[in-house]
Amino acid sequence: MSKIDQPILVSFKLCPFVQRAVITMLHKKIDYTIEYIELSKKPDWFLNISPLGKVPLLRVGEEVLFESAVINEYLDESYGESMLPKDLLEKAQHRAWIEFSSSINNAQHQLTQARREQTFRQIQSDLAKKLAHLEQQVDDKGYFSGDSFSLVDSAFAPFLMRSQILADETGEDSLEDFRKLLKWRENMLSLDAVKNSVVEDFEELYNEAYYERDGYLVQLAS
Ligand SMILES: N[C@@H](CCC(=O)N[C@@H](CS)C(=O)NCC(=O)O)C(=O)O
Repeated sequence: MSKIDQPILVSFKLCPFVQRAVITMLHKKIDYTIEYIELSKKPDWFLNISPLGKVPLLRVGEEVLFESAVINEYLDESYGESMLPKDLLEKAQHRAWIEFSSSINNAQHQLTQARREQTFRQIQSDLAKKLAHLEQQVDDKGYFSGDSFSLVDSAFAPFLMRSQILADETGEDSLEDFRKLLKWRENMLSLDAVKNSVVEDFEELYNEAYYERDGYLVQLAS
């Protein structure tokens, strides 16, 4: 078997899409290096190798991968036991929910950026509709499906982590009506692969970022 080069993950500290790849690597105990950049000052070397100018990138030897879902599937297929189901239909469904998780991440980000209450409430209501679909899909054992950690868990854990921080800060919990999602969050946040997937001062940095934006969320928090 050919030896795989140790991957280098090009990252931004607050990015939920980067965090998915970190979670997968920690879960699979993959040795990796992480290299942080500032998105407000993207270095030329990064722009030269990132087709969309976005993180994450995974550098493997001379090669570069982009798109977090693709990166996670590459990591999954290259290391250890697969985190996707064997059954083809079930596997396709997991991929669909991973795609869905991106829209949830984006909605959560928009919540932190909304300036006016009306916009904020509209985004919140759209997010709640999406979460209602997710609630129907997720199992009630603390994982997305069954009792093992899958790529869907990796994909949603960053959203679940941020939802807890926002709930603590504002007193409004986007998951409060969803019993299974609450259980899922509690379990995800107890796992080492999730807990260790962010920098030590992540919560502070995350709160700082939306305070700087000074949107409606800040009014809720104060
Ligand atoms: N679909 C991409 C989304 C990645 C993404 O949106 N990354 C953000 C940071 S969280 C980014 O790099 N934004 C920089 C920009 O758009 O200029 C993925 O899943 O990897």
